[in-house]
Amino acid sequence: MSFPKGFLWGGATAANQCEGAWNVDGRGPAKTDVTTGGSVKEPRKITYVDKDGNGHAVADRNFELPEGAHYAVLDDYLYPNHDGIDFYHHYKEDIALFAEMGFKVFRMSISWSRLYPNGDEETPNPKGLEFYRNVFLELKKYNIEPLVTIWHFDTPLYLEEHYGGWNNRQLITFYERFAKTCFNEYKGLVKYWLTFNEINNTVMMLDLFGNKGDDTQYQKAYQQLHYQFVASARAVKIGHEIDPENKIGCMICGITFYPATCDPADILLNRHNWEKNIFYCGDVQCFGKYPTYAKRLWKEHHVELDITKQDLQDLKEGVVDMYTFSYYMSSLVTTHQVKDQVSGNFTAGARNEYLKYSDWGWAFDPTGLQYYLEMVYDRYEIPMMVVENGLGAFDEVEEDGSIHDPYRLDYYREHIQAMDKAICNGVDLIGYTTWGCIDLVSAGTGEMRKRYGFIYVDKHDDGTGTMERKK
Ligand code: P53
Repeated sequence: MSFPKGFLWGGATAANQCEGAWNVDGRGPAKTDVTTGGSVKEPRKITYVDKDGNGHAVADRNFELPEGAHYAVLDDYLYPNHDGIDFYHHYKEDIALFAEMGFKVFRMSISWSRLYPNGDEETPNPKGLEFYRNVFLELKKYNIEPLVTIWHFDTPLYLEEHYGGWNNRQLITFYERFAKTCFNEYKGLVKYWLTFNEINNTVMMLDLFGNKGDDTQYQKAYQQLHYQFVASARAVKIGHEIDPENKIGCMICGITFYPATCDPADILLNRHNWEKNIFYCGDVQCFGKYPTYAKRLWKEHHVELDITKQDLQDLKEGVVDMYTFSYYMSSLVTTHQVKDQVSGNFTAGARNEYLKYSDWGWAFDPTGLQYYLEMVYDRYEIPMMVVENGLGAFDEVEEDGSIHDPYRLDYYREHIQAMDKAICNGVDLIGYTTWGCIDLVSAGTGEMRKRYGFIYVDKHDDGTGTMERKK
């Protein structure tokens, strides 16, 4: 094996999916707290109360509140993120288990609304600051390096409701304040940071959820993304000023796209798809400027952006130190009619006859990981980390209380072999954190039964469970 000495092996989580304690110690709600549980067939719903006081639940990722309405928790629904796996009260036990597995790194995120309950306050919530400090101190006991995501899909709900979320330029300032607090507060405890989780999802999910053709959605998505790029760049700059030791990365949802046929039109479409959904974000965050093809992408959906001179300067000055990404699957791209569509919890395109698929329709493709690593490293030549990779599956507890997941062992073995090959071919890969080193609430479906963990957690979709941890 070619993995360098000091390679950062470990696991990854996100605050809103594992902490629970959603309204404890002054934390404010996030969108996930008004999002119900779902399944591979049934999308999660967002709940709200309209101006006449009637409750509603809508399954629309791009949903926007009608006039006079407000997001609300309704009696008839379950909200799995409220409890998560109660990492908030179990972190000592969980970190001890991570240490037992030999973790060198633990990826986690800081819940924005735990530090700033509404998001627009001037000063942070001391209880929130204290919680993360305790977690970092606990990790330090075992020499586990924290890798901290600043934003993992959890903008404070108040900012969504009162400012329109990332449609509003002011979010840059609020995010900047939040990020600055994190860098200042945890200086010396945290060295590895990620500014935005899967930043490319903002645009890519419109494609993957088949919203094609709706230009107003793309207009909004590209504009939100621009504000996020600027926020990210400013955070990188501040992070470096506060501690030059900080290593700050971008984080891209890494799907390896292939053309479905050898029709040149498919080959070209595939290239354009890489630009639109993968390279666009990496290029801005690693090169500090918009790529030449950006104009083509904007034109495709008649997008006109609010970009200032200062924004462009910020992008230039906030180039990331490393490229990190999640990797779960590859996907096919074609101009032809798709006969065999993969069915899963989002449209993953045409079925690839050479690959196997998970119960959620995600392609098992370790070679795609090698392809991605080599392709992207060649473009940026900066250190890379795979910060999410794993297999969501139905894990069963046997009568004797043991849990066996040979399918997951195969999954990891083959993905680790793929990374090994990429390193041999020159990729500067510095770390690997498996997704869901411990079971946690699925982001896509809100399920607990879509399990990822080395550690099983006794928590179920009907809300029951003791939260007991099992190896
Ligand atoms: P779940 C879509 C496609 C690939 C990764 O996903 C994605 C998504 C968004 O659902 O998200 C990342 O829990 C994300 C994590 C998430 C993980 O993949 O739907 O960064 O928060 O839990 C796995 O199985």
